[in-house]
Amino acid sequence: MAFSFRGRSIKKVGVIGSGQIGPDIALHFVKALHSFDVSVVVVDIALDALEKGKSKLFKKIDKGGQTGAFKPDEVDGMKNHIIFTSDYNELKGADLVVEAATEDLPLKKRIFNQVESLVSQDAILTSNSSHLEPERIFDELKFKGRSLCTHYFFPAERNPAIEIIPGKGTASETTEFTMRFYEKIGKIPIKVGSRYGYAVDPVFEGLLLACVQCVDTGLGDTKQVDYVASKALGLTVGPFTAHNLTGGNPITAHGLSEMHERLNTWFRVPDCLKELVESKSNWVVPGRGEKIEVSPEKEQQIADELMGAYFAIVCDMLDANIITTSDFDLLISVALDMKPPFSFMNSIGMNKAMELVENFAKKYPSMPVSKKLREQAASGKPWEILDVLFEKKGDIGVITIRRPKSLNALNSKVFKELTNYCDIVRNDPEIKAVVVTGFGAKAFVAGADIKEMAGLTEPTQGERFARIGQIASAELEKLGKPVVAALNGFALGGGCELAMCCTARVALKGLKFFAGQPEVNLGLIPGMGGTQRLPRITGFERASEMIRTAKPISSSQALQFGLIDEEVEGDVLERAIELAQDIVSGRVTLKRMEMGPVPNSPDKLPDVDIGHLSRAIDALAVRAILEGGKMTLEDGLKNEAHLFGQCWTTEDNRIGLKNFVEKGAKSKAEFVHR
Ligand code: DAK
Repeated sequence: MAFSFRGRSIKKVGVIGSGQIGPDIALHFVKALHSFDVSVVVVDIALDALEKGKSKLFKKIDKGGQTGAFKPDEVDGMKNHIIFTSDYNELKGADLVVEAATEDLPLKKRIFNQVESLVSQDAILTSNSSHLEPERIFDELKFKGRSLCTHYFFPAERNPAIEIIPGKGTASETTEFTMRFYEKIGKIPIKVGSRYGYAVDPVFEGLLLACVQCVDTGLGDTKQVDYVASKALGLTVGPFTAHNLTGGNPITAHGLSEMHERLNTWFRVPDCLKELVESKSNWVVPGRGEKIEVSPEKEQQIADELMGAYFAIVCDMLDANIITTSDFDLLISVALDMKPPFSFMNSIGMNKAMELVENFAKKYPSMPVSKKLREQAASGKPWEILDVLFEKKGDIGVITIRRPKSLNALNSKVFKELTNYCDIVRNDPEIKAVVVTGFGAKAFVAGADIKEMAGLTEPTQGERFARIGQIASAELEKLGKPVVAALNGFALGGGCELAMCCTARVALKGLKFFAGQPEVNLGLIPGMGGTQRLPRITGFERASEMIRTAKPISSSQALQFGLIDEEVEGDVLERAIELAQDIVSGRVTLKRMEMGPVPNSPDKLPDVDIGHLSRAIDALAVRAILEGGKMTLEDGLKNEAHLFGQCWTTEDNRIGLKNFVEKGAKSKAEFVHR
């Protein structure tokens, strides 16, 4: 067996370097790929590093086994699919090789020179360099098109962020495959243009420098600055503590000195950092739970200076055109778990952000003030940060809902962005059809955003949310161009409803937990057409069971019930694009949904066991289904909207939503049936 995806087959993955990060990278691969019988080979010429790396990786697997994160057969499966070796020949036959050796350019070049002689000419070669541009690393390769940088973040097996940096010589197929492949195996790949340090490290290392400058100019000592930095920037630990935790990584000093040459002259290696690296000592930082005293005035000065530095650094990257605001926000919030910069600027106001950057640049004139920041501030508008992405693939528009932290749940912002894209598509004659998909390996869309809904206390707010959602779904359904849903993972609640507004639906094959209408778990009934379209697609009996019991169905059941048109092996997005093209060309025609009253719609639904679920909410769901069957789809949707609003008059509605927010999705609400 092998992992087959987008025309490539991966049977063996090589990881070079068994130091700090190599074993963690290997662990991620073996976790994601062992069940496809893919073997992972870790190569290092240092035997002690191999020994240490292996023991660290096996300990992590065993720990996962003990905590229940991995089942016993997974523990064995992972261990049986990984080898640690000093023999480079073991890389023969590898389809993907990730180099994670020391940050040393000549060494990396030597490694790739050797690797290229061992693997086939289309095997993908990547470097987990944290700074070096792919053009410099791979310039001596015979086949450069298959090479690029893939920069992981600590801890590499768990931190989903990964920067993907194609070089000038990288083939677009390599970049596209690598992006989709990492997404498929659970990462959040973000494409970054080739520039020294990529997007994240100038932030990480630059903020350490900014903290040193605060200390040097007498704003506080290292403890105080570290404490204020973590508070002001929303970091788990401050930059000094983070640097200590990396063992005083000497790459930081090297990186800062290179950034001085390659980015701008504000970056530099402060003397105290050089001394610290040479003496292998640590920064003096707050102890765990230690209370740090800083006067409010000093705290404000430090915070302002660090925000100024942060915003200046990220905006400079916009000027360099290496990343977008939306990608950068997501990348920083996932990779470094800190306040995402552009949302942060929006929250304090663009004028304030501009003032902080200008003050910083006055104090440190070598820091440029970004042109894009000036333009944005002058426009009086906040930065645009999108949760829905749009891309043209030939004559097909691809819409991707990307909210990985909420499993792509639909909030008002997503609804508005979807509506905007519908406008764009309608007015662009080049676009003949659309594909809608969700980002990531797990979810198409896990429903409407329950956290947002739970915060709606006023009926007017509820109405506004409902209206925005209805507009988006109606726009999609009435777009006038075919829309194919590429269901890459579960489609729940509003997710299933959104998919049903599409002309066709294809889903990944073999999803056991796939589609459903779980709203009744929350003291709600479906509100975006579930009670109307599901019966029209699957029949009343199946639809009412799904809606009234909240039980999800598998992708194979969905195919059997007619909820999807196809189960797809491999890349569901690629297949959806093909299907959209086939619909446009007339090679495929699809059955249309009944828009009028449903012939022979029932007067009564079969009995189902609703267990602990609310009888008050069930009664509303039953009414929506039965009454809707006798109406046109349009009237049925209006009736559903009315009954959806009625949920807010019940006690069970508050109980259900509160239960999700406070206790999570797995906890059963204690309904009172009123
Ligand atoms: N909303 C907000 N956050 C969600 C979410 C949702 N629907 N689903 C998942 N999340 C969040 C989780 O809270 C969690 O966040 P953190 O705790 O990490 O902050 C994160 O995503 C990961 O979720 P889990 O930890 O739960 O992940 P698991 O793999 O363990 O479980 C799950 C995945 C999808 C089975 C589970 O999260 C789940 O059951 N989620 C709820 C699914 C659900 O009930 N969906 C239906 C929502 S109601 C309307 C328009 C639309 C609607 C109504 C009206 N108008 C236009 C009127 C639609 C209503 C709905 O969809």
